[in-house]
Amino acid sequence: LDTVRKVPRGALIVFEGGDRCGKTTQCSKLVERLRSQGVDAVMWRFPDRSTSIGAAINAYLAEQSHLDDAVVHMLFVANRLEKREEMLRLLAGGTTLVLDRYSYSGVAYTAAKGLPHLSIEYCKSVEVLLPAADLVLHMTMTAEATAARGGYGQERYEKVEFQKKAMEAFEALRDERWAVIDASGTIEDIHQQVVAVTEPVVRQALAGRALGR
Ligand code: DGP
Ligand code: NA
Ligand code: NA
Repeated sequence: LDTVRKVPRGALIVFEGGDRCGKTTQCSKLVERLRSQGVDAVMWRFPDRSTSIGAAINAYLAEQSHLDDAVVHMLFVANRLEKREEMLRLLAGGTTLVLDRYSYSGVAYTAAKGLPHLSIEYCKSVEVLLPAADLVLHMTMTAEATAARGGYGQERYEKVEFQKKAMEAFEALRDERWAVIDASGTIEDIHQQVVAVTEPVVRQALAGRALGR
């Protein structure tokens, strides 16, 4: 007996992966595709550098400021939390959210620092304050291949050894809601892989499925 009322809502679709693996391009293409299919969809990026917390994060990433690792961790978490209510409102209203990074970057990048007080378990525990994704598209490429891309190295975490650790942390986070996408192909090939795994999840949310954790 199914006593849980199935409420139609938008899907929470998240792209994760190392720096310069093509997430932003794929997010935009996915939103365009969903809209062309009549799905109400919007793209957001985290960190959201437009808020005052986001400005502090931006200065840190640009290596214009030094912040304690736990403090910057909390800033990234707060930068997601300041969008929580709007996320829930949009999802409940039937809008599908396509996110360029989310909680999983929060866990992977901080855990990659290897600090005992900022363990993967601790980082995960903080993220329970935020809605869980319906689907995580994990874009995979080697750290060496992303390092060869234009613009690489401009920000704090864009260093091959660090990227390897973050990529390993992403792998440790995978569960049944994750889909692994080979990010080394052409933009169009990757887009086809993304569409194939995303459309069923979006349809299921719109047909009514409780928001998970
Ligand atoms: P992007 O704008 O996608 O290039 O991401 C900015 C950088 O910040 C990227 O190196 C990943 C990192 N990042 C994203 N979210 C978090 C987070 O929550 N915590 C930490 N420590 N780093 C993050
Ligand atoms: Na980056
Ligand atoms: Na990006």
